[in-house]
Amino acid sequence: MRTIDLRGRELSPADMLAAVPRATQARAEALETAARIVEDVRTGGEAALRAQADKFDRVSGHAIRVPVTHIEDAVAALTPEIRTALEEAIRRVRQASAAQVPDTRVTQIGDGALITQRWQPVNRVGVYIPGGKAVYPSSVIMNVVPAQVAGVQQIALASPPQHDQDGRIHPVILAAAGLLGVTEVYAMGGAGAIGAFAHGVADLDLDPVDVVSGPGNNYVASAKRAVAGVVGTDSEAGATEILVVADRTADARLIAADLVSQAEHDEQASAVLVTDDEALAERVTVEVDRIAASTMHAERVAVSLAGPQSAIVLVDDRAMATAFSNAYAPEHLELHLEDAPEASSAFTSAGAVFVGDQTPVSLGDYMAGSNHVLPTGGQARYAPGLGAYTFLRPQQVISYDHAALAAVRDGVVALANTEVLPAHGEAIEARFQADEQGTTTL
Ligand code: HSO
Ligand code: ZN
Repeated sequence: MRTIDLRGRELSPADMLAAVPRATQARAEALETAARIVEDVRTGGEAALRAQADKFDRVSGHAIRVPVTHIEDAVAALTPEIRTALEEAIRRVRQASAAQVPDTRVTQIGDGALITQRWQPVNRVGVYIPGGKAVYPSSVIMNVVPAQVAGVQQIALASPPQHDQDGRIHPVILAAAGLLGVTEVYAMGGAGAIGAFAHGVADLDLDPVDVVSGPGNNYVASAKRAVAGVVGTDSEAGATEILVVADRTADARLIAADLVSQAEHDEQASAVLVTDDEALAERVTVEVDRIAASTMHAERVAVSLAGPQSAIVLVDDRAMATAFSNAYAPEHLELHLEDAPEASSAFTSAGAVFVGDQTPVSLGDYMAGSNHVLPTGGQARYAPGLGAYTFLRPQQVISYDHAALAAVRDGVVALANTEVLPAHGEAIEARFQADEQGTTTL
């Protein structure tokens, strides 16, 4: 990993970002291809999905709608160890996701004038789970549980048919769906699956969904853009990022292990350490080299850590470390600081904040109870991670009685007239004609 010394420099947030640029993805070609694949599914239905499975997954003649018995078989085939771990992860994510459902709130604006703020779940969700290089049953949990907690009635799941498994989807993905009670599962992958969820597939009795969520490659992300305006989507998850802010009390070995853990995902993953302690920076460099050399995915890790997106950044002090982190807005932020719990509130832009050296990102990836689908690429400046709220729509319910309407009658009519929309004012006045004519009904 390279070391960048920013000490003694006055830097704007943009300067800080330029020091450690993120890897970029080629979007234009993927957008065009994904849009065409989505359109093929919209017009061609099942036949188009089969042609795509043949071409991209080298699978034909498979059951696209997965029989429920296959789901049950997958659950039965789980080892007790994996089953227990999945169940515990589900329990924890369910518990923490419940806090993401806001209470209904009624505001009394005046006598007889009420505004109720309530949160409505969408009716139907399509969850996409990739099945290529990365197979993540944990992502099934991270998508399905918040939708269930939000109160979504129908949850369908799709994952690519596997060439080496007779066109079935990955068994542990299927088992995770089974443990969650998801019974509507489709063996379909990539941009075509997103198109199928967005537009529905009549031949398969697959109804269009309201929201599509779930991770995926560049084509899946592009397909989500292609269906914007037709369905809601969760935010685009890019390559994983970890930023560690550490002081002289930190343990270099633990920091190095955590940097390598996220670099293991992807050549494009970003691993960044920000510290004001030069001796720690040196120790982390040594530890990273040691761990990276012997890890299973050493090649991928080496590319990620050698890339311009990964670095050890030396800063003057805590204030500069905080400014750097907030400008960078990492997907995952780890605080290895003597006063980590108190310091955490200053770190305002991060997908999720992991406090103290006993709270590694990989805990959050599986078991903490928090969600691992988080904003990448600096989107944490404005976007949240996946949560129950991804599947909820805030809705205002307005209720005025006659006296409350009378209190604002003149104001509404005045505003309607300035906007030269007299029928708006007349709709208000219609409520008072009966009063003025001395009758009790309108
Ligand atoms: N760290 C990844 C999520 C993940 N890790 C899944 C392991 N499995 C993105 O937050
Ligand atoms: Zn991970």
